[in-house]
Amino acid sequence: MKLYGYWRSQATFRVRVAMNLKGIPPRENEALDLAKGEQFNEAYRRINPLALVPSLVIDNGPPLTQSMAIMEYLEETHPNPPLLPRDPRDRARVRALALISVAEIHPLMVPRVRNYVEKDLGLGEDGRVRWIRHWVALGLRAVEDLLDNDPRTGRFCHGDSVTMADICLAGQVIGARNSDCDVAPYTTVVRIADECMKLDAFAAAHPRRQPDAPKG
Ligand SMILES: N[C@@H](CCC(=O)N[C@@H](CS)C(=O)NCC(=O)O)C(=O)O
Repeated sequence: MKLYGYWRSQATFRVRVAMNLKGIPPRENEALDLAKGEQFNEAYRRINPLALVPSLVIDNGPPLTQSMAIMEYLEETHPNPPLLPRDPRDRARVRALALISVAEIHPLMVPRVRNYVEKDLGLGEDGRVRWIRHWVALGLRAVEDLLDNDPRTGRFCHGDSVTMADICLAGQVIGARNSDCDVAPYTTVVRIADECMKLDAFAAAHPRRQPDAPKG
């Protein structure tokens, strides 16, 4: 398996954690430096036409893209430990919680959007920071409310075992902190994200522990 990613990438973090949790043997990592625009290389665009990481290539087969789709693939091919609950309603809850990060917050803060807001729209650094803080606050507030108002919330987002919702939330909290967003108001979100990071599968996937992360 070859995983195309970037140390700081929240979406790549999700796939790293899912693979670690499922004990999938060590893979080849291909780092693309997003800060240098390596995602736009012609060769990588053939793998991922949106020029986004991650992409997962298995046995030289067609690339898998989109972290949520990759996690679902891993869930289907390596069912243990499960990252989704059994009950369909519970599965819908976990997917919905995961998708708040995957589809509602994170896409608004990736480099291409940050750069567009700051440079193309001319809103500058201040505008970019306000943009990110706004969408992070809106999304995390919703996750916090959903967690606090549901008895199914436990040690983790859904009960006491890790699901895709936790993977996405932990990555989102790392991303928010990296972007200097204040996460303190979301106490349940922070409690669960911190709980996740105590687990080896999460800790080993932390951006700072990736070989392509800057030293120091
Ligand atoms: N929905 C995609 C998002 C992928 C994505 O946006 N990745 C970011 C890094 S976390 C990226 O490659 N950005 C490159 C850019 O913005 O130019 C997924 O979950 O895989």
